[in-house]
Amino acid sequence: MKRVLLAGRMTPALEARLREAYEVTSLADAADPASLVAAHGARFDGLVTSAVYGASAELIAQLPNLKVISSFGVGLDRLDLAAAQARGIVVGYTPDVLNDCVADLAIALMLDVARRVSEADRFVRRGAWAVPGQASFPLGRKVSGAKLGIVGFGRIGQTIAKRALGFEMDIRYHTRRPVAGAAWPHEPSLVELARWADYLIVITAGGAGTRHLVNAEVLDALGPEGFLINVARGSVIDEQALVQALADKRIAGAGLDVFEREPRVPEALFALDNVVLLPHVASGTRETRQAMADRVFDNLAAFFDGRPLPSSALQESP
Ligand code: NAP
Ligand code: 8YV
Repeated sequence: MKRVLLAGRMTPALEARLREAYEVTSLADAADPASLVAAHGARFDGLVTSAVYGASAELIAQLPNLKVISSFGVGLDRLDLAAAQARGIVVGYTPDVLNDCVADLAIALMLDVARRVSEADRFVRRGAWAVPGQASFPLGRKVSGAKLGIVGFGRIGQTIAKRALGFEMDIRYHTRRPVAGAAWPHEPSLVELARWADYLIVITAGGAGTRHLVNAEVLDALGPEGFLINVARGSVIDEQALVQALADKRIAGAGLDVFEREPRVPEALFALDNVVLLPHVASGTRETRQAMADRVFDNLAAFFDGRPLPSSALQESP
């Protein structure tokens, strides 16, 4: 039986399925995960990890017989692809199956922060609506027909654009290279896209190549009437600059699913009503998490059966 190491907790159904097919050891069950890897790393043929747990070069080096990594998620910023590739280790991940839910949540965040949904909910719950003489709840901003800039126009960015069409939004996007055949204009300058947009949705890859792509200059270009939504990675935005811009009202508001030091969220944001804060849940529906779990299992099974992986990360890497 193949021996598989789990880098952390997976969904119970995925863990059960893996345990039926393989001899599974989970770092989540280990009293001292570092000692387990140091003492028994040579036992494992496969590693199951996630976009959050990743797989560092150090961990890969401690698993000398590793042949396959199967990751739960599409983001590869915490998985050292170069280290895996150098060893000839095959890497699977879960693109596409989560496009719908991540795009849905990006739109949900945009509507929430613009129409003050969470803020209005807090207003009702604290009884403020029923207070005699209370000023009426402040007006929100219109989303339908507004200008939407999408930063990153891959699988998920393009899925967001299709949804925004339903809101009759005027759409432009920014990437390093224009997308062939895209129906919307490419804006080569992120600062210019931000200056033009009413709403800026960030959905690039994470990692060193996009670190602090959205900086103070981009935020100032978005300006006091503009809203920022981030469903990519916290690292793509200079979080200190964002907190300052929100506190100073140099941008109108933000909807954030991801943060630079998750699960830590800057406390300064808790006091601001023009921000919606989510705990990295963009792919978090039962249907999508099941589809991701199935792809994790299928990638691993395909490798051990000698078949091509349904979703291989290395074929796509530059
Ligand atoms: P994808 O298809 O690979 O698209 C990535 C996009 O980012 C491409 O359009 C790429 O275009 C662009 N990009 C990369 N570097 C850039 C740069 N320096 N400047 C501007 N654009 C850049 O990936 P996807 O499937 O859409 O997923 C995107 C990301 O979403 C994932 O990597 C992950 O981090 C994040 N995500 C988050 C959640 C969540 O729960 N919040 C869930 C799923 C995914 P160019 O290469 O032409 O620049
Ligand atoms: C998940 C993600 O929340 O796919 C990604 O890159 O960030 C999310 O879908 C994550 O993979 C759960 O571990």
